[in-house]
Amino acid sequence: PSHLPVWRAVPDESGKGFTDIIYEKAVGEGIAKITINRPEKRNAFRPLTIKELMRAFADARDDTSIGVIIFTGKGTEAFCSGGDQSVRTKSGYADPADVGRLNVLDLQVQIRRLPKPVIAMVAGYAVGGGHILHMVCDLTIAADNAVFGQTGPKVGSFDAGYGCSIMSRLIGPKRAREMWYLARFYSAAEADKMGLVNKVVPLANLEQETVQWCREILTNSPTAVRMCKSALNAVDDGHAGLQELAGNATLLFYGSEEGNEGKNAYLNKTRPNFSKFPWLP
Ligand code: S0N
Repeated sequence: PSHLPVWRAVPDESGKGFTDIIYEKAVGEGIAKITINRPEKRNAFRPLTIKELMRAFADARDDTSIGVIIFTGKGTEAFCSGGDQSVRTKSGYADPADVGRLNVLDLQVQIRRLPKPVIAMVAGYAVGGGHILHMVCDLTIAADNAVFGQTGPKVGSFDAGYGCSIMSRLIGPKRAREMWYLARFYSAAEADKMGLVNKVVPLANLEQETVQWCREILTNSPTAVRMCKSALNAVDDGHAGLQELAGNATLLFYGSEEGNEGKNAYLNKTRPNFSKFPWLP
């Protein structure tokens, strides 16, 4: 179908309520949409924003009716402009009366390990820590007004983690050096050419196109997509990547007759009979 989904706001189950984000699910479809809602700050994130985003992503992960998550920013001016510089302290970003820390790193890891595709839907600026957030998403659909870049070297920050390693994998080490050393901004067309995004569409079609990609993914096998996400990450993620891929193998084994033979025998206080299972070539 070509119609846009009907979005239903999802209440925050912790009871705290969301102030910095909007969390929605498509009625009758397996799509969640998580929106940073600070357009007056070009959707810069503060620690509260990150905490709310992490609660929403956790909910979308746990909801077995959700297969794909759209991550976006409110309005057409920005996807996200990175860390809110006005709450930056000597030890990182801090809410009032809180200790500063580098909160966004936990969110990056959460998106990377979440066993469902996360699609960045980018209109306007995706810069600084906001650029890294789009890079850690599985796919990026960009509007033709999108602008990409790192600002860290201009404002005294850097992301020497995923911000460098994933970028280098995405666009190659020469281009990654260019992006970080010069801290220039790139148009959607340039980003497309570099392999930073999957598709560029007119701003007016952005949500329609993104939803179309979600719907296409949702027609496919959830387990196959899950395995591909963890496998595509595993080679770069070392022990953590292998652990996740292995967890998926265990998950599949738990559903098998052979896996259950051992558990059932234990619970029944009998000997397991594994002889009925072949030693496959
Ligand atoms: C996005 C830009 C280019 C938009 O320019 P434009 O359209 O001219 O709008 P402005 O007038 O500049 O902005 C409108 C209002 O929004 C405020 N604002 C925008 N961005 C931010 C921001 N990041 N923080 C705080 N406020 C912001 C403006 O101040 C303005 O407000 P008013 O109207 O009141 O003046 C342009 O805005 C821009 O360049 N923004 C700054 C981009 C930037 O430098 N971001 C920070 C980069 N660093 C990080 O993101 C840190 C990354 C990070 O978090 C991290 C990474 C690795 C390891 C750990 C961490 C960690 O720190 O946790």
